[in-house]
Amino acid sequence: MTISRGFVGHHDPRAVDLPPGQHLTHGFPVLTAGPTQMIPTHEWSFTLASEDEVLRTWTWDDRAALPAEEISVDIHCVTRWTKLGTRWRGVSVDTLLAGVGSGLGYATVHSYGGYTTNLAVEDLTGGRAWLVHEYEGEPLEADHGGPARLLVPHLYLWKSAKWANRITLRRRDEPGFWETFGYHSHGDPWREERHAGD
Ligand SMILES: Nc1nc2c(c(=O)[nH]1)N[C@H]1C(S)=C(S)[C@@H](COP(=O)(O)O)O[C@H]1N2
Ligand SMILES: [Mo]
Repeated sequence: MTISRGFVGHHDPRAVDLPPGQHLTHGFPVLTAGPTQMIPTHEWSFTLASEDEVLRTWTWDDRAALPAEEISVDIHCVTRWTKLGTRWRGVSVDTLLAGVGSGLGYATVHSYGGYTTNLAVEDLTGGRAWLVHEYEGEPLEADHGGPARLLVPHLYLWKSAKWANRITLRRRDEPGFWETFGYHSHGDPWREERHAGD
């Protein structure tokens, strides 16, 4: 008996539901503007601040004491690759922000090396963003943002700051590194928000 390809659509990679304009990759490209940051965990820290004051700071050990979650998600780069089913472990940004009722609607995420990206707090909360330190069961490699990076898989991957070390909460949306060069301030891959005005 012959089974037509048409009846096994869910086994057919062409049938995968990709955001518009994206194609599948099975590798894991490294995309960094500037050099890879090499941050030993004993020198690492992560700060939550408003524009006026530092609210909290975690050392690596403080971070390790926070509850961590397994995250299995598809990731989408604005350079048009999508990688399915990536597995990470990290601390929800909800946990980092817990009890900080600042009412501030926007955030800049900062990285070692000076990279920044802007997000609405709404996109960082509700179980949609994490500070991740493991990829596929291993410590996150420096090339991919280790020892810890932001992961915001529902937005294009430039929002997932590698070597993240600070979230600054703000009243207004301020463009980050790529957003200053014309990338979209929101970056939803399903709406193809690649460039400002898309
Ligand atoms: N600190 C930092 N984070 C960054 C970048 C960067 O240049 N510096 N590039 C961004 C972009 S454009 C992409 S597509 C992803 C790439 O992540 P990867 O190298 O793990 O694939 O990281 C994002 N985070
Ligand atoms: Mo990117």
